[in-house]
Amino acid sequence: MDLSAFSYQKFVQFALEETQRRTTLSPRPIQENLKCLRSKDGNATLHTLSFKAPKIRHIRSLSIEGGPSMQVLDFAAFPELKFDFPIFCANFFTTSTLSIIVLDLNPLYDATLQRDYKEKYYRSLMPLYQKYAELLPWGDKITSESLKFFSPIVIWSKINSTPQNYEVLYATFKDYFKAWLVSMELAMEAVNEMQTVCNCEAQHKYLAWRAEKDPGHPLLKRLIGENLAREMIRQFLFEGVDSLGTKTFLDYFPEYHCVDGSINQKRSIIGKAYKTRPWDAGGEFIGSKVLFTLFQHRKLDSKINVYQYLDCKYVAL
Ligand code: BLA
Repeated sequence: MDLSAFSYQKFVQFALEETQRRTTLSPRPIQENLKCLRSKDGNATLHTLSFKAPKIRHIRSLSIEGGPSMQVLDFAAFPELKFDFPIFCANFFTTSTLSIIVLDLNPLYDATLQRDYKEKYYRSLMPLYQKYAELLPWGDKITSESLKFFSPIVIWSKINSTPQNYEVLYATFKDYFKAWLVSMELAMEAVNEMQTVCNCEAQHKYLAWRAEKDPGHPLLKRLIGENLAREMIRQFLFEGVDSLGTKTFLDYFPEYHCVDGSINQKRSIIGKAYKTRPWDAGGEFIGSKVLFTLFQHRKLDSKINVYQYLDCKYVAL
């Protein structure tokens, strides 16, 4: 499909108008050099938008228009720290043949381990996922670390780039975004400071993960260069990573520790898994529990960087 006439702009426009209908958006300043950019090869333009609203700490969009061959949307909305409702996440990477889709209300707390969180925010939304399950099928194996940040209603899909699929995706995006707005409207403020502190750490951990390991980073670096990409990632896309907490990526994800103290550049330590959807229709996790115990590890030997994972085997990094 020639993507020249294809754009994710109307997705963004819908989300902002729908939010504005229900609350009051106000612009958040964007660093001058990140407002509107042209790729180094001159073939793509990058647009950023940034807002906040009561209950919404940050709602932001990066869209990349790459002419006939590439269109990208990275749209996310983060709650105010006094609230624990999910993070809205839409990541679409489209070439003339294929679209890689992640659309979710990313849980602030692990929706498999914290059943009350799952019940609170996802039980009522399972039918929403069912509605699109056939049209946007599970996109084959996925890095299992990502799964921890996904909810039982996640849409992870790889679809052909066709006008029909574009319309399906637009309808799905609208439904998911409206569902997120309802979660936002219903969410109650934290009753004590401790909850707010936990929400803050949960967002910070999420930001730390994505600022370091998002699959889009290599392409972003190719498009606008290492330094600008770094600013885009840390000051804009995952803004908060340097201010919401002092823990580092390695504090949260020590399994990425290299012997020389640096971060393992691999995108995934565990590798790809989950060829099929690991939740049942009721949102119950039916994948291997290994993923969820894997992170409870202890370091056995700092020199050769060997970890013992509970319920699992030795893994040499
Ligand atoms: C691919 N993007 C992907 C994939 C996922 C995501 C799951 C498939 C690769 C994989 O298995 O990991 C998205 N992963 C996420 C999200 C979370 C996560 C949202 O863990 C949240 C927790 N994508 C962008 C931007 C670009 C982009 C801005 O958001 C480009 C500038 C590109 N995404 C992009 C590309 C691929 C991709 C090029 C394919 C690269 C690959 O498979 O390695």
